[in-house]
Amino acid sequence: MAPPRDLREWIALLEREGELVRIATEVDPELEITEINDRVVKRGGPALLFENVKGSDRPLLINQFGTERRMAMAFDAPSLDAVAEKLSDVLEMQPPQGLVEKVRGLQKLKSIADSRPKTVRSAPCQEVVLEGDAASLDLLPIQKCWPDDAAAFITLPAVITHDPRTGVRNVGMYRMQKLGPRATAMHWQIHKDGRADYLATDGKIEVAVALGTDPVTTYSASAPLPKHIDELMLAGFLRGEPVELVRAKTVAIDVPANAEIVLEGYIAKDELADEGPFGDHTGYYTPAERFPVFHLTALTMRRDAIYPSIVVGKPPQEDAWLGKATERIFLPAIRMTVPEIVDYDLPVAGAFHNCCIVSIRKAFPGHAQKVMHAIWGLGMLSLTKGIVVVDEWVDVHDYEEVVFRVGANVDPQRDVLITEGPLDHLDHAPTRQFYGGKMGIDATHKGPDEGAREWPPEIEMTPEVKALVDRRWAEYGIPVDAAAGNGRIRQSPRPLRRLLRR
Ligand SMILES: Cc1cc2nc3c(=O)[nH]c(=O)nc-3n(C[C@H](O)[C@H](O)[C@H](O)COP(=O)(O)O)c2cc1C
Ligand SMILES: [Mn+2]
Repeated sequence: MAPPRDLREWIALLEREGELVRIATEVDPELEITEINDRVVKRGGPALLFENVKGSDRPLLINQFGTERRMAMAFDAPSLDAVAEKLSDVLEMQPPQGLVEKVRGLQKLKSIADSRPKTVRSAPCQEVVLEGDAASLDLLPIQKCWPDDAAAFITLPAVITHDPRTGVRNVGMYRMQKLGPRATAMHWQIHKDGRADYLATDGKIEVAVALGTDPVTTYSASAPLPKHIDELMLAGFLRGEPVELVRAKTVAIDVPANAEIVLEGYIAKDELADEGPFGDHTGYYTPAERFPVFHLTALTMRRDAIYPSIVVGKPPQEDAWLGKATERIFLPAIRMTVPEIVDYDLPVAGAFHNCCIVSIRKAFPGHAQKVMHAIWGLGMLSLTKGIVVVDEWVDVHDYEEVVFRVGANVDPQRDVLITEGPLDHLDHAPTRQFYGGKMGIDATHKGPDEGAREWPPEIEMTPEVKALVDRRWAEYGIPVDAAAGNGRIRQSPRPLRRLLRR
């Protein structure tokens, strides 16, 4: 088994697993699909393939990533933690010792070598080639998601650019507001790599957009890799098979051969248009702002192309699981630089950039503050507004336990660090856009060397008495399932935490 090789294999897999429903009745891409999908997402329901979308011949796929199970299925993994394990295996490679280890090491190295995309000569994504006036976004069932959205938006694109100085490829997921049949806005925010490529050109930059790739490649477009790392490498590694690319028809960019649809075009350096309002993943509308204009030079697609979409809005939405995939997959890389981090959690309700809960192996005074600053210095995590640091034995995914620790262990005057730095492009709360306050809460145990009194011991029953009560539970005749460790606080550790303690 391996992850699905293209969107069709993925749809077939979802269907076999009872994870996809086809809707034959006609639906409106303006608002109606959003409302249907919203109800399904919030109930953990299936992926939806709308076969009859008003105004277009193309079917629309949505909610492909809408549950933890489907997100893991996309990687052909039993869990997102298992995907992270695959990555940590490679990152933490040690010089091999015996022959068996050497062979295993070579396999791991090969898995990296095989991650590089490879080019092919002909591709399904170019079964139909439309250029000039024949290329039109009107062919696609692009959604207008929320009532006050400025227009229809392409919401699940993999936007491909090259750095004009180095040639290095970048793939990012940046929404595209439809401005006309052959023009969209390109919403790459100021911290993003596509934007940096664009700023580095002095004339115009060629852009290609893949719609409806295999799910791992789609995920990879949303992954916050350092700028010099090609997201298609990550996709190849996670797929266990290189991404196949074919040369686009009107721009010098290689595009995923397996895509359902490819948009080719360019962005001129200083041509801007109003982008937004758009009902965003913050749960609020982001106001109109000037963004570059993408001009379509060709639209290529499969003969019976399927259009992929996603709706963001008040959390939780489908993108929660793309974010959770990133949270899990990037843990090993984070631990490479900050090894005292045991685990972390970015609550979906915190829209990922607003809150980070992190557990650490605390070894010295001020260690929690050191980790806060590390997070504020790490890639896209640097935009985190609030950080809560807890001790290694606290389950960061158990928000009740985290609130308990914050309440029990924090003296706000001593343990809350207020600082400032860069903030998410979309954050409407700070007085100025992009820059503002940040808060770190140290909810770890503290000692006299951090200005605290002697820390009291936590209450724990003895193992002997626990075992005794376990043994005798039936005798008491109390009709409650009370096997030891079933309480709300102190749930059994998650598999990854066991893995990390090795
Ligand atoms: C559904 C979805 C929509 C997104 N829309 C945007 C967007 O419009 N603009 C943007 O800058 N980032 C957006 N992002 C986040 C970026 O895809 C993410 O930061 C990614 O790392 C960008 O790639 P880059 O690091 O190569 O710039 C979106 C993410 C998801 C999952
Ligand atoms: Mn990138």
